[in-house]
Amino acid sequence: MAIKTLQVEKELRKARRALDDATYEMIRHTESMGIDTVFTRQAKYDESFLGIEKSRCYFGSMGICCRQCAMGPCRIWSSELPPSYRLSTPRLDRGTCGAGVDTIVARNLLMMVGRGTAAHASHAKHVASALLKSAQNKANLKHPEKLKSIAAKLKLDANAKPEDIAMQVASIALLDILGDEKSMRFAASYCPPSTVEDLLRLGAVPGSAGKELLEEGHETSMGTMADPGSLILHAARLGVADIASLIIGSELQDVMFGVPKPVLSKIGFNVLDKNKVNVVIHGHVPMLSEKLVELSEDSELLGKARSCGAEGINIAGCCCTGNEVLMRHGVPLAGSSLQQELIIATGLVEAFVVDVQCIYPNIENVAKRFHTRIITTMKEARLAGAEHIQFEEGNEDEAARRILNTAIQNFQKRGKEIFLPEKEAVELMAGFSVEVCMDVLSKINSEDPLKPLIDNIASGNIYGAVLLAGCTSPKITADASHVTIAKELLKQNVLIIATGCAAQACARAGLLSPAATEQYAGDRLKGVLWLLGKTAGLDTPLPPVWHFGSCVDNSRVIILVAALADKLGVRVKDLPIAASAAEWITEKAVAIGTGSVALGVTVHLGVTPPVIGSPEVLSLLTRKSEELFGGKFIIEIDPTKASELLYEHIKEARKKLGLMI
Ligand code: NFS
Ligand code: SF4
Repeated sequence: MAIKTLQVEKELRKARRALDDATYEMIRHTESMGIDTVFTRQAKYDESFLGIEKSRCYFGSMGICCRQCAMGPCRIWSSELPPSYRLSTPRLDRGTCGAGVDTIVARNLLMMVGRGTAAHASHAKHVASALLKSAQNKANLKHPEKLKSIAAKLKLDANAKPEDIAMQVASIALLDILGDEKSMRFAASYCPPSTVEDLLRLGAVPGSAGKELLEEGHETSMGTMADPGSLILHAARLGVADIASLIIGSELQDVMFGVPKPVLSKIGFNVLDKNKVNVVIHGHVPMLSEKLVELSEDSELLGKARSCGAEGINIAGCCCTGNEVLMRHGVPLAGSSLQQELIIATGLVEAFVVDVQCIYPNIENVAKRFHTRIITTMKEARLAGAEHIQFEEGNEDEAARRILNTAIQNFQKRGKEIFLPEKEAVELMAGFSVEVCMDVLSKINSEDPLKPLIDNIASGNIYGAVLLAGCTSPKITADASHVTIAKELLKQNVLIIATGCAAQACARAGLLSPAATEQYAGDRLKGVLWLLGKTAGLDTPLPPVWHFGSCVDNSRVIILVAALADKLGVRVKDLPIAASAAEWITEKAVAIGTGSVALGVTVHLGVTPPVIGSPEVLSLLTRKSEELFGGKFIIEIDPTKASELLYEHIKEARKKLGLMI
C-alpha cells in the first residue's frame, strides 16, 4: 500500500480544497487579499518547479526519519521512495547508531501518542485542580448529581457531603495524572471489567499519565528502547492513559459547568454579528470561556458596549472550546480549527481569545491585517506578539472582564474591510450526552433504559454505530471525508455520533438537523430517530448525526460503549461499532485512536499515518493488534471505500453476535 496513499490524498485535495461553500468563498477572499492561510500553505506543497515536485518530505511522511541524537538526523532508504530521494540517500536500512526502520517508526509513533496524552492530561489537571479548589473553598458545587455518579463509579461514598466527594474525586484525578500509581483509577473504574482484565494481561494498564509520560520520554531517548513491540505496547498503555485523561476532563467539567442537554444553534462565518462586539473563543479548556459567555450578558459591560455604538456582545466559538460552550449554552460556532484564520479575515472579530491546543501561530499575522486583538490566556500557549491575560483557577471573573473590556474598546476600531460569505449559517442540534440518551431511553423503558437501544440494534433498525472523531484536514478536501462517510453509512441505517471538528464538518453539511434524518437516514433508522424525537418531546425526529461534544468528550462515547458491552455481557470488540478519524491531524487524535484500539475499538484513519515505512509497525497496528486487543486501525484514504470497510466491520460483528445481517 504504502506510498500510494499519499498520492490519493493529493488527488482528493486537488479536486476541491474545502467542501463547504462558505469556507471555499472565504479561502478565495483571503487569497484575493494576499492573506496566507493553512489552505494556501498546504497548496504550496503541491506545486512543482522545473518538473520536480515540491512535495512534503517522504521520509517524514513514512515515519522513517530520526533526529534523536547528533550523529543523525538519519533517514532510512526505502524502495518506496520516489526516484530523486532514492538517488540522494545512502542505501542504508539503519541509522548511524544501527537503529532499524521498525525501531525508528515505533519510537516516532510513541512520541506522538505521548504528546497527545500530555495535552489531554494537562487539560485534565487544570480541571481537577479547579474542582479541588472549589471544594476546599466550600464553593457551591452546581451539579452534585453528576458528582454522585462519578463517586459511584469510583466506589466512593456517594452520600457524603458534595464538597467531601469533590475533594476525593479531585484528589484521585490528580493522582491519576501525576502520582506514582500502579494503575489509573479512572481507567480501571470506567472501563468494562472484561477490558480491564485484557489490559492487565497484556501489560497495558497505565500507571499515572505522568509516570507513563516520564517513561515514554526515557524509552524514546537515544539508545534506550529499541524493541518495536515494546514501544507499541507502551503506545497502547499511554493511549489508555489518554482516554482516562479525557474521562477526567469531561466528567469533572460536567460537575462544574453542567451536563449538556439538547440545544439548537448555528454554525458558519455568518454567526458573527455586524452590529455587535464579536468575541471568538478558541481552544480546548472551557474554564475561562464559561465566564466569558456568562459576562456577555452583564449589564455593566453591555452598557459599555452600547456606549461604543454596538448593540451587544456576541460570543462565537471555534474548535473544541466552541464545542464546549455550544453543548452547554447553545453558543453558535464560527468554524473549526481549519477556519480559524478565515474567521479573523471576516474583519468582524474584535477579540480572538485562545486557551490551549490547535491554535495556529499564523493567527497573529492575519490579525495584523485587521483590528482584531489576539488574546492568549494560558501559560502553555503564548504567542510572541499577542496580548496575554493570564487565567488562573479563581481569577475567571477578573480575566474575563478585562478581555471583554478590551474587545468593547476595540469595536470602534473596526475597519472597512469586512467580508462574509453568501451562505447563511447552518442550523444544528447539539448537546448529546450519555445522560441525555439514558433520559430519553428511560422514557421508553424506565426499568431498563438500555433495552430499547439493544432491541433496535438486534433487529437491525440501528445496524450499528460509527463515531466520527477528530480534525478536518487540508491534506484532502476538508470536511468531505467525514461527510461522505456519514451519508454513506446513514443510508445503511448506521447511526453516526460525532465529536470535535468532525462534528462541526457534519454540522456545516446540515447533518446535525432533524431535516437531515428525512433526507439521509435509511428507513429503519429514520423510524428509530422519529420515535426518539417524539419521546424527547419534539415534533421532529432526532438528527441522524449526534453531536457528542469536544474531542475530550470522546470519553462520553467510550462510557456509552462500555455500558452497552457490560449490559450485553460481551467485549467491546464484539459490538457492531467502529470509529473513524477520517481527517485526523493532531497528536491528540493519534493518542485517542491508539487508546481506543487498545480498548477494542476498530478505528479508521483517512489520512496517511507516518508509520507506513515500517512493515512491522504497520502490521502491528492494522492486524496483530486485533489478535491482542480486539481493536485495529484501518487505513483507507478514499472515503467511499472507507465507508464500505466500516460497514463490513459492523456486518462481521453482527454476524458473530448472531444478529440479523
Ligand atoms: Ni480534536 Fe479539538 Fe479540531 Fe482536531 Fe483540534 S480542535 S481536540 S484535535 S483540530 S478535532
Ligand atoms: Fe540516527 Fe540513531 Fe541518532 Fe536516531 S538515534 S539520529 S537513528 S544515530
